[in-house]
Amino acid sequence: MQDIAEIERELMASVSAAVDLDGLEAARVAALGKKGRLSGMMRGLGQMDPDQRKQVAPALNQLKDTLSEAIEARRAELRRAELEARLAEERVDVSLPVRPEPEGRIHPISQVMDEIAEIFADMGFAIAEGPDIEDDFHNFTALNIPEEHPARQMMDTFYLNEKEDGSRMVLRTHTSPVQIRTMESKKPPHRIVIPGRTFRSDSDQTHTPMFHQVEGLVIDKTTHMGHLKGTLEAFARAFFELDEVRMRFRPSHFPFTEPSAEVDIGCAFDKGQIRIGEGEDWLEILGCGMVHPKVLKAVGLDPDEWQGFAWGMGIDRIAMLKYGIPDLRAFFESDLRWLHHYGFVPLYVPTLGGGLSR
Ligand code: 2NL
Repeated sequence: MQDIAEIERELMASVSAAVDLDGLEAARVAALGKKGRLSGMMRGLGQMDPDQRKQVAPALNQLKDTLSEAIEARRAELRRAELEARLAEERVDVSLPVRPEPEGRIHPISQVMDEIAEIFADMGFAIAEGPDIEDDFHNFTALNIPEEHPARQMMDTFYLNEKEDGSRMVLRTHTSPVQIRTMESKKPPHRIVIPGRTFRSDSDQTHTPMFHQVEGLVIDKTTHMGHLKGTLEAFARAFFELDEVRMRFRPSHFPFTEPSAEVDIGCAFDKGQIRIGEGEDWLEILGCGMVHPKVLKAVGLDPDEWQGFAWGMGIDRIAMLKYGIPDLRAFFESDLRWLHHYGFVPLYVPTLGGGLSR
């Protein structure tokens, strides 16, 4: 039998000679594997006489331990070397140009809706949503819009086909039915804003049959017109990103509010351009008022206990105003070049802290 010390030298040499992990594994299998050199010698112990075996067995076990340790040590060394090589190879070149901007864009209307939601959420409002298809009660009756009111005539409202009971569903003409549903299903106080799609059978330079609205509602015990003014003024400053915005409340009429007002903001009309926050001109941006007692009664609230204000505003127009978009109809043409020009990069989300628009 070959000298154990010599075998040890040979096997140890094959371990140190391995230049990568695969080579080391091959050396390990050749020495310690089932059909390896050492295993063969271990099997040979069976044929030895007891005295010889007593001598050789501990030496083989010792060799096995020595080899295993050497293999482990070499493996750690090779791993470290491999990692270092990878780190060197994958080093980031910080002087390379940054990743290109994403191609997609957020539509200006989505952007403005997000901005509005952010502003009112910051004031403590919840965002509410509801169905586009409504019944007559939630779209009209509960809002104190009687049967003979012109807003109900075919010319304004899109009706669905008659049902068996003769009733007809409508495409909501405003987002107010969401407020009605909220007041029906939840206990006051309420503080909600409702952005969404609305529909009226109207189409020209300044009207599209589908358009976007945001309405708001506050119901509490002592809510008054002063709160309404303060809320809308704070909104206008935040939305137009100005320290001061001139505002004017003009008496008006809506069936669902009493008293009612229309709100203008100060602006300058200058060579076909509108500039907010300067000049002596006025631009109407929304309608509002104190919720009509009949509306409160229609949702089961006692007008002697609860009161509050509501407002409604067209989103499409204030989006055009804020971002200088000249043509309303381009909004809904899905022209990618238009969207790339007027749209917003998805990663820049509007926040009051980080800025609404960038
Ligand atoms: C406008 C005017 C307005 C409301 C909407 C409202 C909703 C409920 C009760 C009372 Cl549930 N009012 N909404 C109030 C005043 C005006 O919209 O010119 N919108 C574009």
